[in-house]
Amino acid sequence: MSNSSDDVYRHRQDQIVDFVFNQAVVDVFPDMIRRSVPGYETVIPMTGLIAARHTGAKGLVFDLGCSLGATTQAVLAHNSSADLRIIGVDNAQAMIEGAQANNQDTRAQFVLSDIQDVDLTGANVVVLNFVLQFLPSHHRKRMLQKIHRELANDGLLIISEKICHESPSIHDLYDETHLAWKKANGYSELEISQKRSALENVMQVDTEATHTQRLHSAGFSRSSQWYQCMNWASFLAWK
Ligand code: GEK
Repeated sequence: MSNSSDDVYRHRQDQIVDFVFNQAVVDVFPDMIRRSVPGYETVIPMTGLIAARHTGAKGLVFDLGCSLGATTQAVLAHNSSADLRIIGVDNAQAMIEGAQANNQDTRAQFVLSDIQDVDLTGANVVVLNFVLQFLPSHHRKRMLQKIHRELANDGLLIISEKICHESPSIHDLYDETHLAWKKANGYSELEISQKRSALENVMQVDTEATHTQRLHSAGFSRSSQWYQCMNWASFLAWK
């Protein structure tokens, strides 16, 4: 796995283009996500543990939007069964190549595909760690309906996202604290603002209420928000 420090937005760019998960991002990805997503270092191991426990000895887990396979590795670390299968899916070729290079465990397999096109039939757990936010808003409910339909009867969905708050003052507090945290992690004002502009069109965030309502309208019987750190949250939803 790459240990390089994230310098993608360090220098002033004449024109900020929409963010893409290209080789330059992949090369610094572990550092980028650790310094950008509050709670990442809690959410990934915990979602791995939750998925591993829910799946049991013989099960099928999908890690959708797997990037370099951090969640997949967390699931594998918490479940030693030889009969466990995990399929990581990402539509960025450089991510899938990196995930394959990082992972020697034969229980995991990595597939280059849009997450909307993957057959999830019989999955015991589907994990969407920080990826639904990259789908166009009008595709999100359809994606959750597909997951609900194709999950096994006892299936569990784990979904982690950046969120926004209905109250403008609380939203501003969380947002400003997130930016201060990024600065404390070594990002400059320029890096923060250039990355923010690059993400503006490609990552649109929903409120906690939108997430919960959409999970229920997609068919999930119960849901619980198990984690929040400022404007980052993670939910469980049962079929
Ligand atoms: C982690 N879960 O480290 N189909 C497939 N992949 C997609 C799609 C799509 N439609 N849209 C985006 N991606 C990871 C972190 S990163 C989050 C997830 C972040 C992929 C994209 O290529 C990228 O690898 C990942 O989703 C989002 O636990 O960088 O903020």
